[in-house]
Amino acid sequence: MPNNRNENDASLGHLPPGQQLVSAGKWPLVGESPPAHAPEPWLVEVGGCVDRPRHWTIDQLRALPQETLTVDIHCVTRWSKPAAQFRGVRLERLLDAAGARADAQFVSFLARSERGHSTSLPLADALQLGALLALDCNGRPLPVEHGGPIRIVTPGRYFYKSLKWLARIELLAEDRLGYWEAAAGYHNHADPWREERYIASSVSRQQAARLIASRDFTGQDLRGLSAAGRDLSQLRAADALLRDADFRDCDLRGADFTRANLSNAHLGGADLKNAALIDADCEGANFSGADLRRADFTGASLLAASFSPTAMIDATTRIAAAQIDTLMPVEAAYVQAVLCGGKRAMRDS
Ligand SMILES: Nc1nc2c(c(=O)[nH]1)N[C@H]1C(S)=C(S)[C@@H](COP(=O)(O)O)O[C@H]1N2
Ligand SMILES: [Mo]
Repeated sequence: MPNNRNENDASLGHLPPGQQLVSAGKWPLVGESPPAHAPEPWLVEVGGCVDRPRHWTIDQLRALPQETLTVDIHCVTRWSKPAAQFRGVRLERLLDAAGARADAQFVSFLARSERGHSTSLPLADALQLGALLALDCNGRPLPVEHGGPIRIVTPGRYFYKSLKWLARIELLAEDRLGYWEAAAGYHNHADPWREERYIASSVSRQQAARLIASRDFTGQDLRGLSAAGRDLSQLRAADALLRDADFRDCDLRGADFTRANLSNAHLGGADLKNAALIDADCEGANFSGADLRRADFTGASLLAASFSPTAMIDATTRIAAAQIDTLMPVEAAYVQAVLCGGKRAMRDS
């Protein structure tokens, strides 16, 4: 069953589809920066559809019974970190204290952060999954960059349902989409076992056909675009939003993706010779079987991008050692091997 931890435990070798394990001890940082000013004391409020709106300080939360939760972290951009141990207070405990009313159907978590980040879940799901207000991770206070002093941990959902820097819990009669869900089209249900990463593309077939013919995507929002197999050589796509777009087997020779968002884009088998991916967001993108000779990845984010088993990479591919370090272990090994192999072949000839 999808939510049965014992069957789906990544540390036992089971990973949700399309996920890759980080190397032991690594924990990537994702999302916005920590709040510039942490109030003293830090308060967590509970309000909305409750009988007794309340707040707790961190010390008061630490004085409540604590529970430990071992979770496999699955980020939507395809990295997974197995068996992180979080400790803190069950959401259910605070909602019982505040008296959730019968009209409470959704729970919205709000962050103390610059953009007022939030995420939400059906209340029944949050309780059934055992959502936790985490204060510690692996025996230490939660580091601020990972949401300290307090974050939500929602097991069984992509990690964007685990809000950092928790300021307020609000019970709602109607759902209110969170930041990533509203602004970036992240799937609102977010079950990694069902690969609920994104909602369907907002681009109509006609729009897509027109743009593909023009070969100019500059600055456009084309999330989830279907362009597999198209001739898009010399495409202009600087600053375009191409998250989850399908460019499989495309001719993308000389394409300009400078600063484009290509996270989770499908570029398998694409011809990207001479393409510019400078400062592009390629997190979770798939380049398997792509021709990347003379492609330029300078400044691009490659966290959890994949290249194996057949991407064509050689000494003309501009990719830095520090970028290879951010790949998952199997992928880093592949890129290193083809780069070394290529150099040896060049020396031998
Ligand atoms: N306040 C806040 N919480 C957030 C985010 C964010 O940008 N702001 N990003 C989410 C996403 S997409 C992920 S994958 C996780 C990342 O947590 P980490 O940086 O501790 O790995 O935090 C989630 N919670
Ligand atoms: Mo994420």
